[in-house]
Amino acid sequence: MSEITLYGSPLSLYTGRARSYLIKAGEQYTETLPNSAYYEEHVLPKMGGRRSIPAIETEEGEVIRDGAAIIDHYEQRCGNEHTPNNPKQKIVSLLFDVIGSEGLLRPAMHYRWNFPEENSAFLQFHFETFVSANLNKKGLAEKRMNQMREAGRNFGAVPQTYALIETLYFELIQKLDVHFGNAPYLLGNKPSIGDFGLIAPLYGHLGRDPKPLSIMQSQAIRLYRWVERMNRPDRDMGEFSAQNRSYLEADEIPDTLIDVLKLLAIDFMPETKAACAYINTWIGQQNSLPPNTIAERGVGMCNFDVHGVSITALAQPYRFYLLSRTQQEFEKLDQSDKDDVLDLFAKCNMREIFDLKLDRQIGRHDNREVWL
Ligand SMILES: N[C@@H](CCC(=O)N[C@@H](CS)C(=O)NCC(=O)O)C(=O)O
Repeated sequence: MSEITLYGSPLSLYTGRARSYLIKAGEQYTETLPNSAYYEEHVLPKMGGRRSIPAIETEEGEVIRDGAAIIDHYEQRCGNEHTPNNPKQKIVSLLFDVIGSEGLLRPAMHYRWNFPEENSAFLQFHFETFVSANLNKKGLAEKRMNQMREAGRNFGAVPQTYALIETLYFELIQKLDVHFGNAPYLLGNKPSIGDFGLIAPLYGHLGRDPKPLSIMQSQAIRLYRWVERMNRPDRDMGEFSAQNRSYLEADEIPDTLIDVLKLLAIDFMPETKAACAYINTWIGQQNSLPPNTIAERGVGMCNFDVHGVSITALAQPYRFYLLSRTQQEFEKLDQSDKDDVLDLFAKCNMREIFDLKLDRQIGRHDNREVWL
């Protein structure tokens, strides 16, 4: 085998993260839907019992399931090329990976599932493509779409929260638009791990489904350009005068990005606090959670308030698996760098993010996230 095979879909949030990474890292890959006999016989059995996308079969025939693990695999090989060396940029990059992967599911699911007039035909087409030709495409696609509609409600996108989700999303895309007017990527002229996390919701759902695509193209032109840029192998940054390929100098975190983080904190912090408390209580109640027990996607529903609106959402251990990677990098810094990072995060109303830890660590075993 000479090339990577990426099992995914244009529609998939998490495939968007792995694909963008492979493109920007210059890896040769072929993308295909997970609907072939080869996939069922040779790939799925090596995915630890979870049929999720993205998954890859590497050049050497190894199967890797999970976007973070796919990126880790190639990052390690290229000497962590997409991880900034400077402390603030490194931590900000990792935090954007968490927020992009786990913290924007409400707007992503809302703008996909709650605008049937604009999105229905598009979604129906794509969900049918997952189903093998010999099966009932329409019926099975409908079943899967209903499960995803339900997942959107479980992430907290319900009629009582629609107005809040939309207000926060419009503010977010405006702030990102300002940022991407000044810099082609989050941290300057080169994509980082944080850009790959953030592209997950902003491509597969919010930068591609008809309703949110029209919003982004009309309301946030520069953000839309970043979405395009993240999916192209060349630099694609002709509108910027500097064409070097490096992060901002002197560990700078521009004010435009601090404004984005402050806005994200409004929703991300209360949800992370509530989910952390909920999962820790859940861990305390488990009579038996032997090492390598699979950490399921959700362990129950937690409640929190955002701008006075009550939200109920799935408490997801995976958020803390990613967050622990940020916290571990923070712990490795010397005290003066830690102080600089803490000052920055205090400005973003995210100072407590380094204290929100689960009582039990999550790792990976047999291609699954497990309780260690
Ligand atoms: N943590 C995984 C999540 C993957 C995921 O949830 N993918 C969705 C599609 S975007 C899926 O395959 N869902 C079905 C499932 O999880 O079984 C990753 O980052 O790759």
